Amino acid sequence: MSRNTILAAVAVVVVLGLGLYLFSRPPQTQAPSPATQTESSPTASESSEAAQMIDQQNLVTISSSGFSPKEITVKVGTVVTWVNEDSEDHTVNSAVHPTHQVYPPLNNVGTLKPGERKGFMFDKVGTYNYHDHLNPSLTGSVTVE
Ligand SMILES: [Cu+2]
Repeated sequence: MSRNTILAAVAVVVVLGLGLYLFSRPPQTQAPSPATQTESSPTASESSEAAQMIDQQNLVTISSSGFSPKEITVKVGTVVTWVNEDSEDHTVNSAVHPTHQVYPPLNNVGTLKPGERKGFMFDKVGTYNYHDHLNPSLTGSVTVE
């Protein structure tokens, strides 16, 4: 009888132990919680890439002889940057002088002092004529495609 008792006790201990083991285990088959979507801000490499594009492709210089290049074609969403390389003020204003109402947002570029540069993002397809309001014979255009 004592042998049976011992076997029974061992069986109870094993069952209890196994039960405890199974219940105490963390649920490992549970699906991973949904990955949190982290909105990453523009990275440094993207910014420097953008700066590079401005420098290489979408820069219009202004001198006493006018805008160069006089006509520029860019993709939608591109920032065109004007830089005043003259010793006098120039402006970028929408056609038509003197009311500038063809594309008023372009008037936000406005006056550029000597050495100053300003960018404007073109987000709609079209051809945008502009001029230097201080020297209205100096004209240029941006074609957005
Ligand atoms: Cu004007």
